[in-house]
Amino acid sequence: MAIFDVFNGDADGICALQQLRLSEPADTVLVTGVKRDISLLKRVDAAAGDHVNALDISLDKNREPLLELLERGVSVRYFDHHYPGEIPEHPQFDVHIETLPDKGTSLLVDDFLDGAQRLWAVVGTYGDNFDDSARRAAEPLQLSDDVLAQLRELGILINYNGYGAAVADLHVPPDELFRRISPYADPMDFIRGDDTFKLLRDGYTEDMTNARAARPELETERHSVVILPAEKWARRVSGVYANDLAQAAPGRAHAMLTRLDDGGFVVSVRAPLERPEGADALCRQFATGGGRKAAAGINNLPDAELDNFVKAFSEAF
Ligand SMILES: [Mn+2]
Repeated sequence: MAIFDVFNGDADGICALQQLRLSEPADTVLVTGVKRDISLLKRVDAAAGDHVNALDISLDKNREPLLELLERGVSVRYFDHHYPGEIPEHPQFDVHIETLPDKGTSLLVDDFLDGAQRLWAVVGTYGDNFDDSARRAAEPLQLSDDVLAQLRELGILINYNGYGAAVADLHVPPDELFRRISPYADPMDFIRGDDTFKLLRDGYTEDMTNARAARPELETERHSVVILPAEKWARRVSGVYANDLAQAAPGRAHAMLTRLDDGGFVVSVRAPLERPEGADALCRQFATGGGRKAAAGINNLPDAELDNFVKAFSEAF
């Protein structure tokens, strides 16, 4: 019988699996990818009697392969906090899904394990940007502010490592990162003892320095437009940098455009934090746009539409 661990390549996915495997040690097949690659169950080649754990990937986006696996006689245990759509019922399907606004998959696994690996739940929760929840989860551990700050930084760094258009953009492929983390029951030992922490911290610092050197194309009281080149560092850092800019100027709307290798741009839009709406309506005006009210994007904005986009962006906020 084989076990497949299928997990999002971001901090929440990796830290959810870390908790599970510390409490249930097993040699398993790892299936993962970059953060935005969530169609992972279709890559699972399991047979009757095998078992699959799915962590931090939307059921709605994996419904077909999930039903096929169950039909084939594979048992599936599912932990997630994204929109699931209708949840199938099956005797071999064990579901742990909640969609609260401040509870990620790491905390769902923490519930399941009665807090047995709480430190890693705290790291994963910080990684998903749920700072208040992470602090609350850490309270019974009575950690110092300094330790809490280091766990937070680790969460942010693991999350940052998941960003990129393809695994080749990343400093460490997510399955490899999980393998490096897996010997450490205590994340502080990983921070102090494993070179990977320094590698991620240095990479993050360098990418952010590169990003900050890009002069905005447009910057007013209410708008900022930044264009980043078609480079690996830009694909890694654009989302994190957009969040950073938004935090620093909460009254301003931000558009982060990253050039694509074959022309055009991938676009991230953040509505002003003080008025978090309108990003989705703006991006949907373009053929490959979509997203949420506060944060939306365009997968491929043609060069010829750049001026149109900047004009629509200026009018939208
Ligand atoms: Mn998550």
